[in-house]
Amino acid sequence: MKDWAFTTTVEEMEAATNALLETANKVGADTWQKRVKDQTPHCGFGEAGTCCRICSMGPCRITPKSPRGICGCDVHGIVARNYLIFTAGGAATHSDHGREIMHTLHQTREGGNYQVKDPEKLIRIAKEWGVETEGKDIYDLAHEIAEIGLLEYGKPFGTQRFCERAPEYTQKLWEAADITPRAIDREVSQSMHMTHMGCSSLAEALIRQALRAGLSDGWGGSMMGTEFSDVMFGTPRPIDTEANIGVMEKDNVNIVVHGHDPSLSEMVVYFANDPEMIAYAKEMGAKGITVSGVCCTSNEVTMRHGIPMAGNYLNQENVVLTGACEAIVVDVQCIFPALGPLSKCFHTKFITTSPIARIPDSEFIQFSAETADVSAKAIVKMAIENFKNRNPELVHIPSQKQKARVGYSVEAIKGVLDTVANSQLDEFGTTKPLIECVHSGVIRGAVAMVGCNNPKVRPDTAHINLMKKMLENDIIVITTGCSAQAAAKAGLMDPVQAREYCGAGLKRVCELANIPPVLHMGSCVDISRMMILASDIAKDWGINISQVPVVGCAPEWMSEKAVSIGNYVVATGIETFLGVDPYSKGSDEVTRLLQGEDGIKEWVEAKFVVDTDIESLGDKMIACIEAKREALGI
Ligand code: MSK
Repeated sequence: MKDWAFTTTVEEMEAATNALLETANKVGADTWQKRVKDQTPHCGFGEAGTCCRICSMGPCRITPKSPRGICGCDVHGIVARNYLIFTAGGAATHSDHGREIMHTLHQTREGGNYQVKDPEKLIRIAKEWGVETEGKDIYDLAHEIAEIGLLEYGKPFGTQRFCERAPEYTQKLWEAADITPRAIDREVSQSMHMTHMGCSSLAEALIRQALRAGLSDGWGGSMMGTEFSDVMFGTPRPIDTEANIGVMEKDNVNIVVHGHDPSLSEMVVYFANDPEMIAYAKEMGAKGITVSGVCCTSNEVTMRHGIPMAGNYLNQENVVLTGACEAIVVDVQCIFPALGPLSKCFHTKFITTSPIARIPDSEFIQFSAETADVSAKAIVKMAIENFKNRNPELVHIPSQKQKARVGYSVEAIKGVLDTVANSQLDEFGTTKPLIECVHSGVIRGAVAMVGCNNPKVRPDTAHINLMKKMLENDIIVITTGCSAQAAAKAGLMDPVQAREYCGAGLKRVCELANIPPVLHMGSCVDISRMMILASDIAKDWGINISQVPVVGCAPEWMSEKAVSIGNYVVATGIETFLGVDPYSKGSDEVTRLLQGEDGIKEWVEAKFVVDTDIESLGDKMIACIEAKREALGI
């Protein structure tokens, strides 16, 4: 595989991490690298999904000698129940993020902490939902839409409103499979009811509900989280930024935002740019204030403000290990409890802000929409005042950083790709230029690359190597979450240089549209953007989503949210490739349902492909895209 001088390799990133681990040793800090060793080997029953502990008669573990639990449940029921519980956790989490966003939308007011920054998008959605918009004050409309959106969580009848965005063909598949999501909370509750002792043990029924719960996330809670974050904070447009640990600045007060909900980090960014705060930082001996991010809060603020990305999931300890982090401010999800004790080895303030993510050894400053300005200002001030407490002997910031162009919402992608055909930016273009590129073979297809890091995979290698492989084969990559940050850290979002990795066709498209070949579409909830894009392509092309030469891939996934995502991506008709097994291998029946030709594929025209050999996973993705092209006769 080609390697270009401008990129940062995984080996170089590991060398930077190793230097930080030396600091960890010096101060006696615990790190995930050590804890992985302590936890290895993992429990074989847990890995296969064959341990049941949903009642207190057990735990029951399935072996050839004891093929059933005490209640008589077989291995297929146990594995499928565990899979559904895994999915429900993820669907609940993403959707609750969306619910928080809807509550914040309800608090918007002219001149307030939160305002409507994209009124056109709000009006577009209101019309889509059949709400009268004529002559209405934009904030009255925002509050009305917030209430309607919140009812999507618990309405007694009907299905998710956003499902109507999917092609009619897809909606019919969902109806026929009985997986159209109803109220979001109902799908999560029903999942927990089905998996309760003495309810479902039929694998097929449990997997069907997993798809429906996943769809309530992707076409419900997550989609609301994305769409209404855009309404409040602005719909992302291409913007230049930087990525990797070197974005932290030695002479500045460093504030790192981490988690998922942009509501607080938007305010932190605002106050870090306040001239009064910058002057205060200078008074305290710093040259300025740098806000950078980790995980999806980082993706949210980079997409809208170009805030640099310090790293992804398995880098969260690294930012503290630099000895130059004055405050790590977290909201919800993907936050290591380890940050508590780790921050105590340094001067770093570990600030938790959500009642949903309470963590020992943190300072808790409760965030609420009404007092967000006061809280954010207090946090920025606290970080500034902490600058003087640094131990200069422990300060080491690896110099790695890369240029990245981010901000590719669906609206932005359509806009920039239209420039290829129409030579001028049309923000509300269609997907037709993209379809023409794929149809003619200039681009062979697309991969939606998403998900986390997982110590089971050498961190970032799968993301980066698979992306390079796709680009060489003229397959464009759209990406979100920690996968997007892996690409940005390596340099694959450099708007000019990354084109060197592409085959001739993709390179030409990137030059004409002035885009990097790996497009940053946002955070985990923003995978809903990918669903909208896939739907629009299918509609504009006049084919089904499952026929479009596009695949999904989560090569290093780790969280319950990722399982929920996998379910809704597959249920939308997109074949999904995983580099880590979802604890399902203990049942051949569940494996057949998820990965076979006669399981979920018969319901939704797509399935999972699991392969822990990343090279082979990539080959299978390319083969799948080429097979779809062949079936279309292109
Ligand atoms: S942050 S869910 S580690 S992508 Fe969204 Fe990253 Fe996975 Fe969390």
